[in-house]
Amino acid sequence: MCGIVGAVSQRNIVPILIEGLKRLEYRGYDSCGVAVHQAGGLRRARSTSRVAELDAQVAQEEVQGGTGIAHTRWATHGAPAVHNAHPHFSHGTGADAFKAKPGRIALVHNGIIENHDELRDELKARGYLFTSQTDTEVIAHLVDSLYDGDLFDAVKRATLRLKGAYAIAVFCRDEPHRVVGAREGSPLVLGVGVQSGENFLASDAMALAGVTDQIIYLEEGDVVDLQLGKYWIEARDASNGNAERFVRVERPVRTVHAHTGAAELGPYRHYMQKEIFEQPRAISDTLDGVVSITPELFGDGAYKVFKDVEQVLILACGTSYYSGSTAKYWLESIAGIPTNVEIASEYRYRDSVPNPKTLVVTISQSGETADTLAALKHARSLGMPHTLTICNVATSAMVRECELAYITRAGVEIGVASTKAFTTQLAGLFLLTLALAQVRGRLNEAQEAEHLKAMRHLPVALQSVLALEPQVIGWAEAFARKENALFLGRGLHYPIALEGALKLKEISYIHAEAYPAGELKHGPLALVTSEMPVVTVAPNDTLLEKLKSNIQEVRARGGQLYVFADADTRIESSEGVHVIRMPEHYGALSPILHVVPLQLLAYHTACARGTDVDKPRNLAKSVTVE
Ligand code: HGA
Repeated sequence: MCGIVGAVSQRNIVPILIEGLKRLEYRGYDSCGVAVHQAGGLRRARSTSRVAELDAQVAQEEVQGGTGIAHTRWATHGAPAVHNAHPHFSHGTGADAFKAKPGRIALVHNGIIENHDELRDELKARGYLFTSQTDTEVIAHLVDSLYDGDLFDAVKRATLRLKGAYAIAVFCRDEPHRVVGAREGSPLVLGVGVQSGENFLASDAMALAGVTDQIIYLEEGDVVDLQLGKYWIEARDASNGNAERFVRVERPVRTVHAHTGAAELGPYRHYMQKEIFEQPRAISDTLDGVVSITPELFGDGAYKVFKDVEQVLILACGTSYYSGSTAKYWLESIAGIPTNVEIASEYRYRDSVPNPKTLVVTISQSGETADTLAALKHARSLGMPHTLTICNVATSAMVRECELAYITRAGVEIGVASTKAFTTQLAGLFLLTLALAQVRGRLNEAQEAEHLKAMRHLPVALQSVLALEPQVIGWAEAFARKENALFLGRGLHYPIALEGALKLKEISYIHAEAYPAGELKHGPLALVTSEMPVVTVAPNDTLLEKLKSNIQEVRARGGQLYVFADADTRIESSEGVHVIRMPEHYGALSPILHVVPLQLLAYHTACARGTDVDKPRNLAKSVTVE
């Protein structure tokens, strides 16, 4: 999703801004731009192509300067078009109360300003000229309207008028060596430069890899003033009831070793394929150091929390919601703890009945997912203090906000369609299940040893599933010609069917839906014809015989079945029934294996259709807007 980079330096900073954008490209975007202070004024270049095109454009147009901001945009307000791309400049008609010449303020923004209509009307009435449909342009004009020679002061006053979520980086024509940032609801970090007093802003420390590893994570409501050789942070002072007063705050500088190696594709065609094949390593890294099951795997004080809670509430979005949905089966059957799973964007706005003895579990790859963060805060505001996150980024807002955490070690995930983040989340959630089971007296030593043995064997088992790739490629050819697909699963594997359908939708644009197989006859069977491929996840579990009946129901209507069957299921290939045999049956951990061929099926179908696999249309990584 949106990426922000900003800098104050004595050298030409454009190459570093562009490099920063390239590091954030994987999040997905539809346009990009850069602006600098140059020859006493503002210069910018914007593009609806890739950052590489922007790079060529700035070189050709000789856009260069020591103070600048840059942005990758994922449109929320206004179409993806050059005139809507950031940076936005303030400009007026020159009439009315507008005192400045056009082009005084340059600004980039991540988030959504909810009161943009009201502010736009007000600023239009004052003579400001709007050249985009974005909510962002409103902030540029607002800062301009409040500017009286001190950009930091103008931005602070502007933030008091904004409703919604934002991370912004701003500079002003009249103050050549200054960039001001602010955040509320969207991430922003300050990078303390290591040479010649330069300082940086970015939406993610990864954007600054190779430039500085000295990072300050700005907190909600912070406004930061960046100058050469110094920076200054202020936050609203709510202590004496005067929310309009700002006070200086100190934030710790952390040394962050942002990953840079992940950008190498190696022998793979796409990051998604690379990440699918990294899963054995990702799972083994995630389980590294787990020698026994103990609540302390989730942080100090976890035992007391686990002892205290009587139910679990999982909050997540997208693929993470499906890992949570899988964990519900584990938590209820193994740990015997009542569990609810809620889509974060729904939960945050609905009236629910809170129980203070709930363990609130959030799941997020990036740890910056706006809806999940908001749902977490909502749950806490309802009086549920016990929070735990399963997250892939140790320095993220989610980890900082939660009482307890399990950090998955998937490594940087570049492909927009999540794969290794999903399976490592499942590994973390299984550990959580075992730890809760232990505290609740439902896990004896022999069971613990057996589960741990199975978990340690996962990387090897995953390797043998990945070896099925050539067979899956054979199926992908047929799928590439379809426009619809159904996915079926039962029990623990129903969320895996949902995840398989989501993967296919996301990257191949084939309409896919998943159902619990028993639901088929209650509606979706009407869709089944010889043109409808029906993908079935068929592990050898207690529901196998029921599933076999569901398979017959599809066959009787001429549907084409594509079955991923465990070795000992006795489901054989026949007319209209295509079977790929999973190498081994894996009990409770089977979802971690069964999802892999579904990832491969989506991937190879998308390749056969020629889509942009790593950057599917309209989608973004790290969904930092609501
Ligand atoms: N609302 C702004 C920024 C969108 C954003 O943060 N995307 O990730 C716009 O539409 O330009």
